[in-house]
Amino acid sequence: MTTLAQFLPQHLQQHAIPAELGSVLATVAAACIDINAKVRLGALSGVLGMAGTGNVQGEDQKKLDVIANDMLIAALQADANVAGLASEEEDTFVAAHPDGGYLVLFDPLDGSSNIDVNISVGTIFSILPKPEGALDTQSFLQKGSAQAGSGYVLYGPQTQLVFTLKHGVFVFTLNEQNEFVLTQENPQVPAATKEFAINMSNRRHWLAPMQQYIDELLAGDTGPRGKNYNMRWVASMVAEIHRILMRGGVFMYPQDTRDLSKPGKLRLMYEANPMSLIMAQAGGAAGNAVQDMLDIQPEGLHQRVAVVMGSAEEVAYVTRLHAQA
Ligand code: AHM
Ligand code: MG
Repeated sequence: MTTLAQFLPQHLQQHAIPAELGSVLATVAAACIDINAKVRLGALSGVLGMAGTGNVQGEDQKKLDVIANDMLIAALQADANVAGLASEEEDTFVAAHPDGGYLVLFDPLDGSSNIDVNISVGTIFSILPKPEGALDTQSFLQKGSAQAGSGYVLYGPQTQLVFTLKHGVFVFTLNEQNEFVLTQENPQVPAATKEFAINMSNRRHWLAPMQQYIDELLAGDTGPRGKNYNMRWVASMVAEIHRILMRGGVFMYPQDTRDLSKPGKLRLMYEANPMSLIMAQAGGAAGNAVQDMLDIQPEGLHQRVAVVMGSAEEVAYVTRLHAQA
């Protein structure tokens, strides 16, 4: 049994990772243990329902969105290694410690539509190095490839922390003593899969290459792909990506013709990029159907992006269909 507190110093030393980065990761993990306690109790701790407020993207906030956001902000502001943070629930970045070496971007509770119905939700986080100079929005607008680490906590049947500091992916499970214990090292996303995840109800709004792709999968073993595919849709990206990390698959949230000014629903900086780094570290792939996710130059903290990630063969196939269109 290796706890996170035992694992981290050893992992940092082995790969010459700065202790400050380990501290930031430990801070996020500790905050997520507190968020977990709230999620677990639900109605018993009075945290379900709407907060009566909206966020910068015009989405109504649930009470737990706000609670989880406040908990992460308080924890990160207490860590001297954090120079600033950005959250799905905050319009602008929040400054922390001028001498801190890292920036943390997060979606405090992803999968909001599942909170009140007792279905898995999660916290997603991205850690970037803080560039030299005064902190401004520009400091955060770094490509996904620049991340120092990333991860998520899945509040599911088990509470699990999955992270990478760019030396493999590690899975920890919360035990009865409220400690994260290492339960899996370096899961690998198989290159081939027979499982996909997409919100099919939007089919008529997708661009032609995405419609063609899903039609080909649905055609089964007599279609162009020559195999039968299964489908899953939890509507919690964290649960979806975790399933893919455990057994392969492809997850998509494509662009939609209803509003072509929006490249997609999901956010680049604190949803797509951190998950893409996990995928890349586990042998999977991630992109926006045109280019590698980690190569996209961000233009805004809350920028949206089309998402295709998971088993490498499928991500490459979808990208090829879009290139041919
Ligand atoms: P949120 O950040 O408002 O919770 O939205 C993100 C979530 C993802 O977890 C999930 O993949 C997607 O939205 C589900 O969308 P839909 O409700 O369209 O199926
Ligand atoms: Mg979200």
